[in-house]
Parts: sequence; structure tokens; C-alpha cells
Amino acid sequence: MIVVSNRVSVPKAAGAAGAQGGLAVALNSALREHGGIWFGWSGQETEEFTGHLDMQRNDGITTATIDLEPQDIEEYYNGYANRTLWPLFHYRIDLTEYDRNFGEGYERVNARFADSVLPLIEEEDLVWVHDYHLLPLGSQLREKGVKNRMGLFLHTPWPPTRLLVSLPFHERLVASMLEYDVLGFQNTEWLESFLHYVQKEMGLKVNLDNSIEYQGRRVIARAFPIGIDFREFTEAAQGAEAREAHDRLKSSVRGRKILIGVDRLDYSKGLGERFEAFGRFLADNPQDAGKAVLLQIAPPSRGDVASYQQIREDLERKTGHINGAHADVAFVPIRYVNQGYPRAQLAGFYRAADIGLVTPLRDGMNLVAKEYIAAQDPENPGVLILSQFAGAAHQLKDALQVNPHSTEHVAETIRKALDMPLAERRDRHAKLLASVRENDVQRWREDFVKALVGKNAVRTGTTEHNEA
Ligand code: GDG
Repeated sequence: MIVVSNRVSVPKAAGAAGAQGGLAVALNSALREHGGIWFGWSGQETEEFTGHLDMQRNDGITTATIDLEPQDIEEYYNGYANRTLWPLFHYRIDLTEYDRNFGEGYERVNARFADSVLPLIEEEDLVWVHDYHLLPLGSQLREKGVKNRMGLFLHTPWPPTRLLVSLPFHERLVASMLEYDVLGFQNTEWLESFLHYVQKEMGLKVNLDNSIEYQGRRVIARAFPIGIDFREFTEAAQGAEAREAHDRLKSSVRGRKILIGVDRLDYSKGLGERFEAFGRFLADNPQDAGKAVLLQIAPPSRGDVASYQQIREDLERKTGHINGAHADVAFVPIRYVNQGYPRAQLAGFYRAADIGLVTPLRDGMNLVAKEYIAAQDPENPGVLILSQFAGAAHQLKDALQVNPHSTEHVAETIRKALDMPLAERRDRHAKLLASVRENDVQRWREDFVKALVGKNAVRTGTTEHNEA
């Protein structure tokens, strides 16, 4: 198995705080269990691209990485991936930048990825490509003669056709995706958006099993909801490091209720709206002001992109404003922390929190919601408040689901969560836990690989019928 993603991030190499980001966390556990090579960008810059592969073995995982030129990083990573596709795929065409150089850089880096990974691919290998950075990689590899089975999993939402058509050359981008054998999405909503596009914009036929007829082949398109490494995470939540973190947080709040948010600092996560809703809750419940603390852990991300600098400034202003209005000499309601913590400590913080506040404006899945559930004490669990716009809302029906844009609704739901009787908390948690346990990262990987292996694993170049 050759796994390809933009960045390769193994916890030991990433330092004490470990991998931050859903994709890194999921791929680490999938690869540790089953082996294979993980190929991608090292995160390092080089003056001139050589394609040199740095092969390493770390924490049971073989990685192969390349360095990229500054212009590559600017146009492909900061540019097309994070200024064009990421906002567009999260329904933010107001933040989407369309720049010809970005598109060219994106194609160039995908070609560089293809050239560099090519020598690693052996005859029977499966190639599993990840995310919006590498949509055309499959077609680039096909052009170089790769006949292996190749699949793409998209970790983000897929936008509605009406938004996607604002992207110059959208047809070319989608056509390049159809060179994969399997296209995986987080849920049926994003899958249906994709199928709608290929039918309406490309006139393609979609079969009853959602496979797409394209140039004499059948491309499988399906939802594969990603999960967490349930066993690893629940064990971490019960270990000594988690217990210490739990106790440290608990004793610091002196009996107050704890709400927790854990998110990369990203405008898609709805942090500003969340802070406002908490501020509204404090204003509407003066009897409780001083009795609840919001701990928001938000490690900075993509700091070279202007919209991320902007959201960071907005949040600093909002935190200052709300704390200024509701703090007193011995208490501050929002603890806003711009750094990452090791996973075990994170698990302890989740367990200490009475409410998990997961309110993205749009999210492919959202693993934090699942981690929060896995980390709870089943005898005395906290309550998950979950945005209806997270992919996870399709599965986590027993969470308190909210519209994150409605300050009132979120504020009222915080009130409801704090008042929820123990029996209801246990009942909801038990159902959520069953879903998180069953739909874990191992199952996600197995389902995808099963579809990727297909029945007729030999690519003939002519008609091929693959049944997943
Ligand atoms: C993308 C999609 C999809 C966060 N802070 C720390 C830390 N994290 C970890 C969390 C969680 C992961 O990062 C974040 O995953 P999410 O799924 O919530 O969000 P994205 O990073 O946006 O991920 C998303 C995902 O891919 C997988 O397909 O669910 O929709 O956007 O695991 O725990 N980890 C540590 N310290 C931190 O401070 N160690």
C-alpha cells in the first residue's frame, strides 16, 4: 500500500505535541497497524527541487518525503490548496481566491509528486491518495503509465455544484479525479454533491450503486465516514498522563463547569460564533456567570495565509471583549490557548469537561466530536453539543445538534446541557459511544481498501467492472 498525502507527519518526528490535524491522526493509526509506505512533502523548503526521496522508519511506519521549492509552497500549498480549494470546499466563496499562478503551481507540484512517488510503486501495490491537495495526482500517474488500482479519499466536504462552477477550469479538475478507481467522501451529502456535478455538468451516467460511467470504465464513488482509533484513545484517556491533565484542569477551575473546544485555528471551525454564543450564555444567565469556564485549545495553523491571520486577530478581540465584560479579579470565563498538547493530555481535558462544544460552520467529518465521546466516563459523562454542519452530525444523532450561526440557539443549548439529568446524559452517551466505537478508523480503512481492491483488480484499459 502506498499512501500519499500533502504532508507526512509521524508523532515522534512531530515532537511532543504530536500530529495535529485529522488526516495525520487517522493515517498514523491506519499505517501503524497495516504497514506500507507513506509518501508526501517533508514540510521543508529547498532552493531547487531535486525529487530526492528521504526514506525513514519512524514509530513502525516507513515514510518517504520530498522537499519543495518556496514558489511551490506559495502557489500550491498556501495558494491553490489553502486560498482556493479549502475555502471553496467549505462554502466560503467570499474567501476563495482565484489566481492563475496558483493553478499552475498546483499542477506542477502534483506532477512533481507523481514523478517522485513513481519509483516506489510496485506492480501489485494499491495507491491511496488523500485530500484536496492532490486531486489530479491520479491522472498524472496514469499519464506516466501507472495501471495500479488507485483511490482518492477527500477529507473535506464536496461543495454544491452551484458553488463549484465558480472555480475556473472546474471541469478539468473533476475530470482528472475520474482517473481514480475509487472516490471516497465522508458522508452521503458530499457524495451526492459530487454525483450531481458529474451528471449535470459533465452529462455522465451514474449507476444505481453510485458508480460513474466514464470513458468505458466504472469509477466507484462512495461514502466512507472516517473514525478515530477508538481503543488507543480510550486507553490514553484512562492512563496516568491523562489523569494528571484531568486533575490539573479540574483543580484549576475550583468546582466550576467546564466547556471545551479543541480545533485547529481555522475559520471553518466557527470559533468566533462559539465565543459569541458563550458570551450570550453568560449575559442571559447572570446567576451562572462565574460558574462556567470555556477552555478553547486552538493551535495556530496555515499562518502564512491572510484569512488565518485575520481569524486569529478576530478571536483575540472577541476573547478580550467577553473576558472584559464577565471576568472578575479571581476568574476569567474564556481560557483561550494557542498551543497544542500531547494526545494523552488532550484526552484528560476532554474527560474533565462537562460539555464538548464542537460547532464548525462546515466540516468534512470532525474527529474532535468523536474523541470527546470516547474520552468520557460512562458513569458520569459530559454532553456533546455538535454543529448540524459537521459531517459527524450524520452519525452522532444523539448529540445536542445546533445551528452554529444562531447565537441564541447555541446559548440555549449550553443551558440545556448544563441542566441535563444524569440518566439522560448516560443514555445519550451510551448511544454515541456505540457509534464511535463501531465506526472507528480501522473500519474506515478496511472499507476503503476493500473497495479499492475491487473484484477485477487488473486494469485492462478497456471496459472494467468493479464491484465493491
Ligand atoms: C480534516 C477535516 C476531518 C487538535 N488540537 C490538538 C490536536 N488536535 C487533533 C484533534 C483531532 C485533529 O487534530 C483534528 O481533526 P478534525 O477532524 O477535528 O479536523 P481537521 O484537522 O480540520 O481535519 C475534518 C479530518 O480531516 C479527518 O478526515 O474529520 O473534517 O477538516 O484528532 O485531537 N492533537 C494534539 N494536540 C492538540 O493540541 N495532540
